[in-house]
This record gives sequence, C-alpha cells and structure tokens, in this order.
Amino acid sequence: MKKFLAITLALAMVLALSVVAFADDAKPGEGITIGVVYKQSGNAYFQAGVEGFQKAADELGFEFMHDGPEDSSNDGQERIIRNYIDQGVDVLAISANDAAGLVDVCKEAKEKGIVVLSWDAKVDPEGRDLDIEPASAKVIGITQLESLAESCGYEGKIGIVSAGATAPNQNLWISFIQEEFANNEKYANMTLLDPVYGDDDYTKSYDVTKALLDANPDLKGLIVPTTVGGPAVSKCIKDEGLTGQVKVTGLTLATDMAEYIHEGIADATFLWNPIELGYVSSYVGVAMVNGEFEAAEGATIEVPGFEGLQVTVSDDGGLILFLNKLNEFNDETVDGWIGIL
Ligand code: RAM
Repeated sequence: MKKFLAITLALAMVLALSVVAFADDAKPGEGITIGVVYKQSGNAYFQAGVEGFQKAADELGFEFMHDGPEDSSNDGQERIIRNYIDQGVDVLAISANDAAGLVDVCKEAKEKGIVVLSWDAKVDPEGRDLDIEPASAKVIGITQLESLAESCGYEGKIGIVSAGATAPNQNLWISFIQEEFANNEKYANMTLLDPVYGDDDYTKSYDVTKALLDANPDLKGLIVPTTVGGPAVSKCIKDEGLTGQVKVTGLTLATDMAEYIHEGIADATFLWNPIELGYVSSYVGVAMVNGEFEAAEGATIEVPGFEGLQVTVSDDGGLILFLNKLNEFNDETVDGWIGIL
C-alpha cells in the first residue's frame, strides 16, 4: 500500500511539475490576433515592416494578418480594417494614408475593445490608442533639409517629391522642413519650392520629377521623403543627364539607392529600420491586450534590444512612442545595408 501511495505521489508530482512547465512555455501572445494594415501593397518598406511582425510573432506566439490597398487609398484601408474587425482581431496596427480618414472606423474598433495602434503614419488621436514612430518628425525633417543644403553648398533652388498629398507622416516631416527653411539664416540663399506628389508610385514619382525638372532648369536638389520615390526620382535625374547637377536626399531603402549613391546622385539618404517598427508595435499590442502595458504619458515598455521606450504626448495631442534610431546611407555605409533594408 505504501509503495502504491509513493508511486501515486510521485506521479502526481511529475504531473504538477509538467503543468508548471507547460505554463512556463505558454507564450504571452498566444490566442491574440493582430491585423496589420499598411499604406499600399507591393511596397518593400512595408514588406520589411511585416518581417518585424513575423519576428515578434515567432517570439510571442500571436497570429497576424497583413494587407494594404493597391492604390494607397483611404477607402481601401477602411475596407481592410472592417474585414479585420469582422474577423475578430484583438489589435489593429495601421500605417494610414490619411490621418483623419480612418478615425471613424478606428473609433468603432476601439468601442469593440480592439487595441488600435498606428505605426509609421499616424491615425489622428481620437482614432488611436498609441502611435509608434521611428523618431521625432522634426529630427527626420531637418536631417534631410540639412543634408541636401550641404550637398548644394547652401545655394539655389530645391524641391520636394513626396508620397501622397494626405500622407500624415510625409506632411509632418515637410511642415518641419518648411518651418526650419523659413527660420534658419543658413538657408537664406536658397529657395524651397512647394512639394509635388508621386503617391508612392514609381511611375508617377518619375513623371512628376520630369515635370519639375522641365519647369525649373536651375533646380539644384530634391528631398524625397519616401522609399518608393527615392529611386524613381534618382533614375529620372540620371536619364535627364543631370547627375551631380541635381542632388537628391530623402528617406530610402539602402538596397534601392546604393547605385545612385555610388554614382553621386545622392550624397546621403536616411532611414530607420522598418523591421524594428513592426517588431516594437507587436510587443506593444500584445502587452496592451494582456493588460501589462497601458498607453499613458510616461509609461515605459521593455522590448528585447531596445532601451528607454517611453510614451510621450505628440504634437497632435495624442500619445506617441519613438524608437529614436535613424541610419545614414552614404558612399561608405550603404553597401553594409544592402539586403537588410
Ligand atoms: C514609403 C511610405 C512610408 C514612409 C517611407 C519613408 O515607403 O510612404 O510611409 O515611412 O516611405
């Protein structure tokens, strides 16, 4: 009998230990679904963002779906979001084509208890819980202006070839470029043209650049704050025989721009790592669903490989979290990034 009791006790202990072990193995994201929505499909920048969500999904155990409209439209994004709400996602992670355009559908999602994050390009404060951005819009804007001004010797006429006319991230960066340009004496011998828009479409970006070059034969440089626009604008300058005469800077993928940087069309371009944006957004979403992190001013979150992630109040009055990492791609550094970004 004693032996029987001892065996039963031993078995019970093994069972109890394995339950604990199983509980330890449970990943914090299990049972959670994230719906990732980006500005448009077929954009390598967002494919890199998705890699970040995938990396976090492998670590945290959540499921995710991802999609973006072909045409960079607000309506297309709204349809994708409604579909995700119907499918019962726990988190929406959105890079918006229009900050105001998605507020209503995002409010509906929030009312249903869905955590709504924007990343890369914000949804206005009423429609989001938290916006996750690479760095402050002012730093991103001024870094490009200063780089191009230096390339142009602080003289002459420069322009901007942007993404969509309603793109929240580009418009914010441009507003800081314009403000700094108007207020800093350094740029007194330069002229800044109004932006033109290539809609994150390669052909359209090429065509608007051609029109700008034709209309401004004295143009000295272009700021291109979009990964799709950067190579299209550079190709146009090259085709027009203006290499070295019209300089480019902007926010680009290294892989797309290496050739143009080595040829001297761009001295330097910049970008954060979109993989990291997707990765951090995932950790934030899972922690919010699990009640381990609340989006509130001053709140901090631990994400592997990151330090000092803290929520602050954004220029628009909503909550924001910055990664604070900006990489420079130049003749010496760009090749080291090929294949990564
Ligand atoms: C394009 C998109 C994206 C922006 C990058 C720099 O891929 O417009 O929103 O962050 O460029």
